[in-house]
Amino acid sequence: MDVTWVDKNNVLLFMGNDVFYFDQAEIEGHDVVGLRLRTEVNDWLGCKITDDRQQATIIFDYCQSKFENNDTYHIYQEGTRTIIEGNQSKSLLYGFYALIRLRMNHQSEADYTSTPDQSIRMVDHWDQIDGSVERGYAGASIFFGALDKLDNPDRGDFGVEKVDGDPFRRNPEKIVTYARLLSSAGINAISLNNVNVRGQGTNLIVEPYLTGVAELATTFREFGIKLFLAINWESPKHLGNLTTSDPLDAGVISFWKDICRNIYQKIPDFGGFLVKADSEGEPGPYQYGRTHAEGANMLAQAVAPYQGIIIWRTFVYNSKQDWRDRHTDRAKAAFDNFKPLDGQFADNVVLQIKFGPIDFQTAEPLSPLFGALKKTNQIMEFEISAEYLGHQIDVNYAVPQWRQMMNAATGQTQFKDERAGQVIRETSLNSKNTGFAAVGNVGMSPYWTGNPLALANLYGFGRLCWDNQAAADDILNEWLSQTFAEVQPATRKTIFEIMSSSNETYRMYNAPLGVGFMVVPHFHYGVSVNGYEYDRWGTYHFADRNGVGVDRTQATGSGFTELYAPKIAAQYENVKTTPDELVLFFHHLSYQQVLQNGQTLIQTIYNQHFEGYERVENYLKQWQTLSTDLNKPVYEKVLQCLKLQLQNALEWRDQVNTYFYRMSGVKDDQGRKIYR
Ligand code: GCV
Repeated sequence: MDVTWVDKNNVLLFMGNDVFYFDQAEIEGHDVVGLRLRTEVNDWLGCKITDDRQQATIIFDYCQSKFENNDTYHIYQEGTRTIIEGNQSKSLLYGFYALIRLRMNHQSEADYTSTPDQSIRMVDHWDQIDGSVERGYAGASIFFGALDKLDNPDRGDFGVEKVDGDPFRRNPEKIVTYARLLSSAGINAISLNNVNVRGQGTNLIVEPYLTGVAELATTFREFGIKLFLAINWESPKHLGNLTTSDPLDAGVISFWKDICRNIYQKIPDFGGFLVKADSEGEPGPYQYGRTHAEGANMLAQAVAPYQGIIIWRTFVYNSKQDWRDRHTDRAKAAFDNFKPLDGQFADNVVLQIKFGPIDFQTAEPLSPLFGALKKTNQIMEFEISAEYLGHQIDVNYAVPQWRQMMNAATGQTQFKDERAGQVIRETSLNSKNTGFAAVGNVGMSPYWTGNPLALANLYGFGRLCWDNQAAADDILNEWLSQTFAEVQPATRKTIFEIMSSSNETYRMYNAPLGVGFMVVPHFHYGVSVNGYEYDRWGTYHFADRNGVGVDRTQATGSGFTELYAPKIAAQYENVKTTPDELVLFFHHLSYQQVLQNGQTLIQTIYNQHFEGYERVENYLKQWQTLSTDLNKPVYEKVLQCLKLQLQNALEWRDQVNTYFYRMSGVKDDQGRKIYR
């Protein structure tokens, strides 16, 4: 079975008797989005299209340049008819999905206009050509792999097996459904393959693989989605028989120009390249003594004639740290590497910056690069796949956390609106080249995602990219009404109650108060308090008998706080003004330190871990009340996930509580069971 949030039968309940009219009778052959929109109406919905405007109940009005933004759509009513207007087919397609959404949510279609807040709304796949997916928890890749290869055993190690023959899965129906899923949530860009480009994955930019890429691009194009590829920086050596990948070398420059010419012949609207360089063992310009600006700009020139862009990741840090060295702070790395280059990147280069300074943890402050970069295009990066958020086993509706990051204060008070999502638009060289991207979470699972409820995160990410201030609860309700249209309202309400609190719940039983990384090394699911403590990746908590946390203050610590604008720096420098949920990210505190919640640090750790576990116990009980109303396989799958989540929360609770009890010797003031 395949479960999508817009199930055709459910949609038909709301659109079944409608007759559609296109005010542009002759659609030109090259308007593939317009043709797709007709197919969506006719074949997907099964509704009629009429040539007679008078007979129509829904009218698509093309209005050329009426709106400033080409993605804007306007839905309104004229007598008994509903009109969807927009400059182009793509905005009408968005309007079409929006009308379905409005109806399924019983919202008014009398006068509704919508314009996206961000230009780039992107999903990055970490899929590999042997069908495996780095940090994928939903089965094998939907793009690559043999037809019978549906699983993706994740052991935290992601080599690529040799592929003989065609690596593409070639499952057009699945790709059409996926493209619909993305487009209906507002996504307009996709990167196909893992940023760690390994083995034959390097060859996706050349034939014979390029033909398979072009086929996928054709489908995504119809849904208004541009396709990107991640590249291996050393391609000139691997594919061009060159002895160097130096970005200033004439041979390297012409290698990339040739590569691009070929790609654009096959895929004229190809988005461009996504690059992970000098990061976690990947090659990059540093090898040749060049800056990242020199590297990115060289590629930018190669795609410029075709309006392509280069998305360059700032996830650059020393992954060979020595835990004995207390001077290095991984949190500073992206800033140290990229702030000095502000203003040096071409206007078709976009820096892709993880939302926090470390790595998609359950709680991190906003990266200080947002707001500090003043003349650089930027994308904020998220991870829908849930590497650190429960591997799509634990229920974790992460939209509240992402929303908080998109709207976090940068302290850059010179701007009208100092929130990160607004500031990146204002500080970019070209507002077309800013936005949000996230690592995708779908795979060959019959539910698309591991836990069927995890699909809400993909939907929610798209909706937030479009409307950065949309309320997380509203998005969740929207998703529930479209996914579970056929169930009782009380059932939806119960699922809502579980999901809306789930991000906070997961954070409660995880590494405490922003300290992060107490996970099983490499695999990143399950507790291992000291798993990374003496390790090279620079992710320490420094717990001892007196206290825990990382001192990142200017006064006594690594000085990370001073990378922020003065207002934010002052807030984080002072333990009294640092929010509790981040307090151990910024401060090394004694167990007896009283936090803003009025409790000591040690008692807060105990309380949160007991409460986190209890909440999951309740989720399980609540879910079990739904057995008769829900589709059986979905019910059973989520039930299985919740049982695993309960075990996970139990281990987290007991190991974290015991660890800190042993360290501090302080008892729980409520006398709850802590193992010795
Ligand atoms: C694709 C984390 C993950 C890696 C990932 C990396 C990145 O470190 O554990 O699997 O690599 O982030 O974002 O590049």
